[in-house]
Amino acid sequence: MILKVSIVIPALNEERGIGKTILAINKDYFKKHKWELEIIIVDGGSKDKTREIALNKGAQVLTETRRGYGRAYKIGLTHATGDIIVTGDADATYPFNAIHEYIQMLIDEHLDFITTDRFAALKHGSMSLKHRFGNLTLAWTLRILFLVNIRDSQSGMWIIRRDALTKIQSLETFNDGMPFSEEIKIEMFTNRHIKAKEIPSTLSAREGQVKLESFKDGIKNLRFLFIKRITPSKHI
Ligand SMILES: Nc1nc2c(ncn2[C@@H]2O[C@H](COP(=O)(O)OP(=O)(O)OP(=O)(O)O)[C@@H](O)[C@H]2O)c(=O)[nH]1
Ligand SMILES: [Mg+2]
Repeated sequence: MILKVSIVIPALNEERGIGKTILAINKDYFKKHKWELEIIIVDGGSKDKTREIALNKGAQVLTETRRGYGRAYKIGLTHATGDIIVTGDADATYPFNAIHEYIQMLIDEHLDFITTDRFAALKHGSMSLKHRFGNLTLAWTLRILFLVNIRDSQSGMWIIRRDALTKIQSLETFNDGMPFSEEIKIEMFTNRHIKAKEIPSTLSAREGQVKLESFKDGIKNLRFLFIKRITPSKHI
């Protein structure tokens, strides 16, 4: 049976990073291993050349003009048809050049979910001290509240066996904003039917303008963790 891989990337005005992000994928490895590749960009109504560049590089472009990182993922993950889904930002920060290795690891180790630890090798200029502190606080809070042992609660690169999405709460019930990232990790790591792992990865400096509002999003993410902790599980 041929393996199909879907790449899902949310993008909002990322004309400087989107091309580089897509081109980093090692297509030769995919071909050699007969992995079918589907690239889905979820565009938030970009006003720049993001869409054109993505289409030009062979991606499908979906549109979700309602704001939100989580919203974009809900659409993208629902549309993905691959057996395995890989996610990441459109700003050329995540190592899309290494995803074939991560996919291979998911297969070889019979995992259902991998999240990547950006702190294992932060490249120069990729994360300010302020962001590092914020990330550290969020990761500690998540570890304490949910007893999940991960170092990087905000990493946006995940490798997901699509089947695992049917074992967690339904996608519609997920947070629409930046907390989507910590929520998917909590869902995957606290589910005893899912084999999840965090692996060392890297982060490069961003291309294009930042969308994250550090302080506001940091507080929202922190608040989200406490609320989720006391809310009854939405798992059906
Ligand atoms: N479709 C869509 N994409 C979004 C939205 N907000 C952010 N994104 C994309 O989601 C990804 C994550 O946003 P970033 O701004 O990179 O957030 P971050 O990685 O926490 O911050 P950086 O350190 O600046 O990279 C990027 O590819 C954005 O273009 C949105 O409202 N809609
Ligand atoms: Mg980013």
